[in-house]
Order: sequence, then C-alpha cells, then structure tokens
Amino acid sequence: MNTTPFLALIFLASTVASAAGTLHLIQNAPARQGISLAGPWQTIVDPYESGYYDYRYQVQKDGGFGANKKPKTPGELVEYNFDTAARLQVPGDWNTQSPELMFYEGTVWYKRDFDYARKPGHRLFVWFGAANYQAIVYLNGKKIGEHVGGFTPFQFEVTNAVRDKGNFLIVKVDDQRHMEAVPTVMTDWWNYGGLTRDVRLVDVPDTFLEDYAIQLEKGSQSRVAGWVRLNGGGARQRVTIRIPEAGIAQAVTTDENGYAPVAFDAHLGLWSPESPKLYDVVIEIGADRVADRIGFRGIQTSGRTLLLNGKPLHLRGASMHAEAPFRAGRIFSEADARTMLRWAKEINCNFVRLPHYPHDEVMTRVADEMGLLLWSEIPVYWTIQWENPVTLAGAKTQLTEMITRDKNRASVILWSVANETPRGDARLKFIGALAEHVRGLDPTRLVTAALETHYVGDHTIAVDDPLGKYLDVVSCNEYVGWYDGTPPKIDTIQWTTEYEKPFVISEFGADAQAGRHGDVGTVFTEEFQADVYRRQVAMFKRIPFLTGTIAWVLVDFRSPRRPLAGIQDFYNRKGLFSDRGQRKAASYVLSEYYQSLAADEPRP
Ligand code: GCB
Repeated sequence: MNTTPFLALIFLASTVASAAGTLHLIQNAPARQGISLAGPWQTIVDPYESGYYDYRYQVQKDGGFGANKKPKTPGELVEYNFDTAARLQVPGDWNTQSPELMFYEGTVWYKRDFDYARKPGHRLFVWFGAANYQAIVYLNGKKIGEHVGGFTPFQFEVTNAVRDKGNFLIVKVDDQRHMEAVPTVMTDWWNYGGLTRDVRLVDVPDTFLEDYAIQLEKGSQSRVAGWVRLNGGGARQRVTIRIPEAGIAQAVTTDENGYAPVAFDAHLGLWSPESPKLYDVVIEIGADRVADRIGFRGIQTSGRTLLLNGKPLHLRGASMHAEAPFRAGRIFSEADARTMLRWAKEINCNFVRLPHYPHDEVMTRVADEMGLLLWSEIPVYWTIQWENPVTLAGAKTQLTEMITRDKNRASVILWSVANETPRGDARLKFIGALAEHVRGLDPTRLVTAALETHYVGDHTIAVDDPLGKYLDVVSCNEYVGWYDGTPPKIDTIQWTTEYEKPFVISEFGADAQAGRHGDVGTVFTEEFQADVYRRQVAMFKRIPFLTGTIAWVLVDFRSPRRPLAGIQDFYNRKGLFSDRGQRKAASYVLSEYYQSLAADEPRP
C-alpha cells in the first residue's frame, strides 16, 4: 500500500470540492441526451502501477499509459498496447469477469474509443456512475481529472477536448485499500474494483439545468419546496417546473448565479409504500428540458414515533449489499435491482437498508417505483481515522455526492453517517460533524447511524451511545444469539433507551447455508438461523419503544473475511435468501412477523 500520493490526491479532491462550495454534478444524468459508453473496454492490469510511476517511483512525466503511446517505428520500444489487451465489460467490476482478478486489488487501466459529433452551442461531459476507488481520467492523451470515493458519481467537462472522430478515453482505476480512506482497510464486503457503474457522455446546451431539488416542504403535505440551478453563461433565466398530471406550471427566474428557489402549493397524491405514486415532473429552460419522476411524501419524528405523511410508521426492513442476485458482482442493472427489491417485498418488507455505501442510482429509482422506503449510507465503517482531517473531508465529500444524487427520491428517508463505530471523543466529533453536514445539505430527511450494543448488567442492553444526541433516529446493530451468546440468551434480554427518539434495530441475524439442515443447536444450519429469528421476533415484541427492525441480511453476499470452506466459501451466509435466490427457513419466520405488523398498520 502506498499512502503519500494517495493522501495528496484525496486532499486535492476535497479542497476542490470545498473551494467550489457547490458540487457541480448533473442531476439525473442517465436521462439526459448523450450516449452510454457501456460495453467492452480495453484493459491493462497494472499491479505495480508501472503505467503511472517510473522505476524511481516518480509520476511518469509523459502521462504513462494515459498517453496511449504507439511506436512510430518498428524499433521503438513501447511496453504496453491497449489494442491487443484483454477486454472487460463496463459497467462491471473486474473481479467477477476473470478468475485471475477475483482477489485482485490494485490498478486496472481502461480504454474506450468513441466518436462524437458535438453540436454547436452544446457542451459535453463525461459522467461516471462510480469507479471504485480512485479514478484518474485522460481524454485523448491529456489528464482531465481525478476522483476519490468508490460509490458516487462524478463528471468532467470535455467540451473543448473532444473531437468528432477518434477520441480515446482512458481511466486508471485503483481499488487499493488505505488506512485513511473511507472505507478503511477492514470491511465485511468484497472490494469490487473497476468502472462498476455506467459511463456516459452527457450532451447539454451551453446553459443547462444542472441540478434541482423538488420535494415537499418539511412538515407540509401540500407545499412543494426546493430549487433549481443552471450551469452556463446566460444566468438570469426563466425556468418552468411542470407537473402535468396535477395541472401545475410554475415559473421562477434564476439569479446571477443561475439559482432560483422554488415553492408552490400543490395538492398531490402522497407517496407511500402502499401507494408509491410518482409524478412526471418536467423542468424547462430555453433549450434544455429534463424529465424526472418524483414522489412526494413527508418524513418526521414525534418523540419515539416515526411519521410518514403524518402517520405512525413501523419499519419492516432488511439490508442488502449491492451485489447481484444469481451471478456474483456489483449490481448495475434495473433487472437486478427489481429482483432484489421483489425479494424484500416477498417477505413483507416496507423498508430496505442499503448498507454500507451508496448503491447504484437505479436501486433508489426502482425503490421509488416499487414502494420501498430506504436507508442510504456512506462507508464510515468500523474503524476510520477519526483524527485525520483528510478522512473527514473524504467522508463529507461522499455524503455530498450521495445526497446531491438522491435528494429527489421519495424512497430515501434516512441518511446514515456511520456503522458500528467504537465510542470515543474523536469519533463523536467526526460523526457529529457528518450529521451537521447532512442537515446542511438536506433538512427534509432524517439522520441516523448504526450503533453497537452496550450492556448494563448481564441482560440489559442500554441504548445510550452519546452519538445518539446527534441523530434523529437511533439505530443499533445486535447479534444476540450469534456473536453474542447462544440463541437462548435472546430470551433473557431487556432493552432500555435514554433517547426520546425513534429506535430501530438496524441489524440482527445468523449465518445459514441454504439447504444445510440439522438440529437447532448446529450453527450454519437453516434450523439454527430460524431459531435465532424466532427468538429475536419474540424479543422485538417485548421492546415497547421499537420503531423498526432490519434483518441482516436479505441475500448472501461475498466477503473476504468468510473463508470457511464448504460452508462460507467467501460468502457471508446471513442471507434470508441464498445468492441463488433459495429462500431459507428463517425468511418465513420474518415474513410472518412482518405480515402481522402490516396487518396492524393504520391504512393510508
Ligand atoms: C455487522 C456489520 C456488517 C457485517 C455483519 C456480520 O455488524 O455491520 O457489515 O456483515 O455484522 O455479518 O458480521
């Protein structure tokens, strides 16, 4: 692991973001004009980064592999050639595309040729859904930018760098883990590397609608509030926001910075899991027009109660990694998102936690459509460098990028700023700052973090982590019956809380290999897992202040920390479904519990 250049790079990325103040990210990029660069890319695996550093470990002055050098004479030595190199599909992680790359962590260079006839009066951006973890991007041999953070979108303007024919885009993607990064070196999920999400050329008019927030005003069910922001020369402009189905057409005029607040009364059908109503929303300025589908709902707390559209809400949840069902690898397709969310619905969930990093935008959009509430998170996971300002800046940048992208999704109700972090002053300051940061970016949603259990006495778990003060919803992961004692222990547990806030059990569970049977006392069997679930459900019923539960986890997922041969085989087996979609016995226990909760719910 090399740290110095990496540190310099994240520092650069974070200062750029904060100096600019505003994150310039094209909202709803997949819906804009342009083309997808999905498909096979030429790739060079570069474990020693010799395409970036010379033999003295200095950054290569000629751009290294980013220059795509070709020998001009038969005698000229060039030791790489994209044209003869192996192909990898984009979007897609590299690990699951080639057996040699399954455990690989390091640099892979990607190259893609394209033609694009840019229209006069138009600008062109290259947009990446995500590249894990660090990307350095070159167009036609020149570096155009870099990005750090494996799960959020980024873009670079290429208006003046692109030519009608014969462009080559090269990306150095590096997924090495680093102590100071977010996440840090230790995680319980696969470190899938590569251009894991779509890459697009986004074609917009000179002055275009860069970003917008259109949601219900906090606390209101009939007033829409938000803003629009233009990018480009002709600042003061008239922008029209239409919701044709509701007969709404509102015009606003942008200020000299291209910004205009939006606020109007609207009697809209409210979005909820039972009725996931989405409206076509069309925003127009001069030559630009962006269409979105947006749901309108309110989320609030009152004491220990969560309120969705003013009505008490109990979260019937499961977590899922962004890992594709049936085949391994990162999710990037709508079909995969639908399969996963359908499984969540099959066990009567109304809520899905998307741990431990921002998932693909397609997941939040499909959840909007299917009516599943969401928890979205950044990878402040386990042990981050709490005292390192670069680490804090990196975490804030990831929050900014996630919230910028998903702020119009009705499904997202909770932003999570951390998972299972050890108590301490530096951590409190760090995560407290993240909570503040979220509120500055999005005052309409709620802030949470998954905390660890803390016992007072042998059988009482106290929800008293000081971090709770910074949160709107206090959540806690617990593995009583698995990492914490044997299943009968669950029957002895009491819970107390010092917080007058909604309380959610954000993880519980046990491993089981699908099809492995035995008695309830044998770990890794479906019977053991189902027994843990039965006892957990009984315990939940004894917690009067419980606002929701989130099973860990919906589907088995890959983890390098799970080597047990014949059972785990590098999978975390806590899924209620196997990675092949087989339902395990515990899924029926949970499904029945969730069904009974749903039956007791007030009808919308
Ligand atoms: C946890 C973590 C989650 C792990 C899970 C487990 O507490 O939050 O990322 O995968 O436990 O299975 O151990």
